[in-house]
Amino acid sequence: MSADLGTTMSTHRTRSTLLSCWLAVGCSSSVPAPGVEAVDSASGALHVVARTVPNPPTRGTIEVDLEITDSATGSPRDGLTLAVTPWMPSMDHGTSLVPTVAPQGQGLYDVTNVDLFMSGTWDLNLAVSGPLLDNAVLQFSIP
Ligand SMILES: [Cu+2]
Repeated sequence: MSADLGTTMSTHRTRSTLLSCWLAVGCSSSVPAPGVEAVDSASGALHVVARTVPNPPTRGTIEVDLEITDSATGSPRDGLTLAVTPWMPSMDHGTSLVPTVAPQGQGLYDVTNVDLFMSGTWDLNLAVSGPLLDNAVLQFSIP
């Protein structure tokens, strides 16, 4: 019961913070949209959409669900080997917890054990191997 209440309260606080952030001039352009990031891979071959669970992301261990498609055709891209490394660029450190990637089919890959344990901007470095070598960087802002 108390855990549920805590979650509700922290979600509420997060929304209030974001709302005041959006009202400030210039803030929305510098802060990534919370919880959802879409990027092309370095080679341009892949399009990656990442959604955090919970959304917006909270500080601590979260899940990030990836949807990967072929940039040229838009088809789901299965069979990729993915390694995900969280990195906090402002402080030059990663996490001791290693994220686990579980392919779900239909181009979906669930990444668990993503330990964003500090407030601030985190990169998720995505290294792709297997049928192609590629990489992408997703960025999330942790309140
Ligand atoms: Cu840090």
